[in-house]
Amino acid sequence: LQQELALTPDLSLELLAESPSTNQVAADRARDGAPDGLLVVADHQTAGRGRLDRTWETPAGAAITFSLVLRPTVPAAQWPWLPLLTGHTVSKALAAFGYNTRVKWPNDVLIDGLKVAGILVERIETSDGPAAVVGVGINVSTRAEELPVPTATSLQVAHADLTPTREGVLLGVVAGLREGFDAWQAGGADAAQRLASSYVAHCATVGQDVRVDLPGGTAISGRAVDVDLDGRLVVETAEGRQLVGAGDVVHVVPE
Ligand code: BT5
Repeated sequence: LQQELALTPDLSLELLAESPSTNQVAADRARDGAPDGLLVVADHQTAGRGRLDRTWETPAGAAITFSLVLRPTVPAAQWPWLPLLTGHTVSKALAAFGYNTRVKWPNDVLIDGLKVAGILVERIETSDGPAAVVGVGINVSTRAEELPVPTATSLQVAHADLTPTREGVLLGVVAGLREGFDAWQAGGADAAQRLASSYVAHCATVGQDVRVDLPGGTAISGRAVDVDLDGRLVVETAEGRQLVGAGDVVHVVPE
């Protein structure tokens, strides 16, 4: 893995047999001065974290769990795009292996409406300035009975006749992310516009009737019509247009 990753410039690898949470390890390394491009991979993650104190559960040997340390050079106003860019890029990297993936806003990767990958991007302060820890979990060969929730799937469950190796998928996804982040950072003012249109075209949420559970405990319902240049979901509700910066989307399936 180390050798093959060397083909992707600007990455260094820390491979762990077991870790509670690669996001935690990567954040500690970043606080200790780790540079942009440190990739922390765990063969088995025992206490994976989701957003808002939720858990991310993966059986030993069946999943990809890693975190990448980034030190973005883009203006702070563009940071909210990082989770969306990550979801979009992971989705496209999996699509390159033949899977029919789409992104549920902001960053869940779905196959046939079920979640195959989850992303947790955390911004941390370090003595070298702010850093982002980009955590990615992908269900690879998890069997149906091992999936933690009914809304989950794995590459294996979704498409048993495609059989990429865990290492192959990891390398493809990581190379895609490095390329995607670099292009985004180099893209200047046009990058947000290009990313937004590419994201919207690949997003399962835009065009759907949705309910969005907002962080405060309230919810709004309506039709998701767009994602704006700040990465917010635009929802047409009975009360008018609302911009959502954070929340959990439920796609409303027509009866
Ligand atoms: C996420 O949170 O989807 C972010 C998951 C990030 C995991 C990676 S693995 C490497 C790195 N290190 C970490 O500690 N974390 C990152 P959220 O959107 O809050 O979704 C969490 C919810 O997804 C849970 O409450 C479950 O309902 C569901 N879930 C848990 N495990 C799952 C799995 N393996 N596959 C699909 N859904 C799962």
